[in-house]
Amino acid sequence: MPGTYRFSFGPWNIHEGADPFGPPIRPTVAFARKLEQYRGLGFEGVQFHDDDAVPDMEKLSPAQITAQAKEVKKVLDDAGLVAEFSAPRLWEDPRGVDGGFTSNDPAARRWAVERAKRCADIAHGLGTNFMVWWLAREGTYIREAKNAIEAHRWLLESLNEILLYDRQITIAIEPKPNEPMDHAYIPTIGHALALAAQSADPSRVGGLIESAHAILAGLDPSDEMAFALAAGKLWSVHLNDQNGLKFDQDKAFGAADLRRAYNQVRVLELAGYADTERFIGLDVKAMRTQKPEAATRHLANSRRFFLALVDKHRTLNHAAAGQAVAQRDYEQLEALILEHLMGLK
Ligand code: GLO
Ligand code: MG
Repeated sequence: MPGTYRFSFGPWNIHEGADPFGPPIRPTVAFARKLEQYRGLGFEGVQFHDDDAVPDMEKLSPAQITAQAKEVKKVLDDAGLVAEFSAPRLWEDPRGVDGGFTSNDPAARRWAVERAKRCADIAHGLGTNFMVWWLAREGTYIREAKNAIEAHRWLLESLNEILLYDRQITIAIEPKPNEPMDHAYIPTIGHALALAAQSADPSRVGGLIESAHAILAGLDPSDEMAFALAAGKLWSVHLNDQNGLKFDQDKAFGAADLRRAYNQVRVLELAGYADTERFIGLDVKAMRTQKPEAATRHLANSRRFFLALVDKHRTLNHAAAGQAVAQRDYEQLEALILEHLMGLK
């Protein structure tokens, strides 16, 4: 029996529609109201930024932060939800203006590490030992702004300090090549896993692959996933889609390239990902044009498209596909795949 998938998203995926050129266009949905919608949309996992869970964390003591995270856990329990991870949101605080872990300012670097420690505490309070590091501003607007050799060492030192601070925590690095920075450090899963391998405890550092981020790096998301899967390091995904090399679009899964989406599903199926406890995260944005009452469609749709592609993979004529591979008849294989995806056979 093939396994079933568990789905998650973050509260930021239900949003007001602001973009760099226009203000919010939909009313803010309260966090509690967002949580109420998860189950109905087919999701059980909630992804948190540290301050999604504890909004005033910068003003609170470590004990108060943990206590508040535990309160959120009760709300999750009542709603039949679980926290997937907590992620340190270093990119909105003024101290993180030029990055946290790789800032040239030692005070900013110290703040970033302390904030990541609190984020680990929040993860435990929420009932998970999993953290995600999207290294938003760890990079440069202009190359000469930082010594990149030093910056990579600082990144590793920060990672090590967290691993030593908290012996339970596991960390998945979410690579992205650019935006908001011109060039981000750790742009691909290869970089992320190289950092993991150098860390104080490689067994507790892995990766989260976002489809759009891989595409922005000019890479195929399914091969990025395969690289991590081969090493036992794909600890979550942010499925979405991206129409070429432009701003990070976070389109609904499969919206730009259905076959590329199929191949991401295929590699997860080949790995038996559904049999693990790991989540299928959807990091998707509603189009700015969506009316408030229709501003969660992108989530339900992405999940549905994912499951439809799982079904496509499971109902493919695998014997015929295997035969085409054995005969190295890739024209035949390609026709088989396309006809199946188009519902012609
Ligand atoms: C932005 C990232 C961002 C992260 C999230 C969790 O491009 O995809 O949404 O996934 O902050 O760390
Ligand atoms: Mg993401």
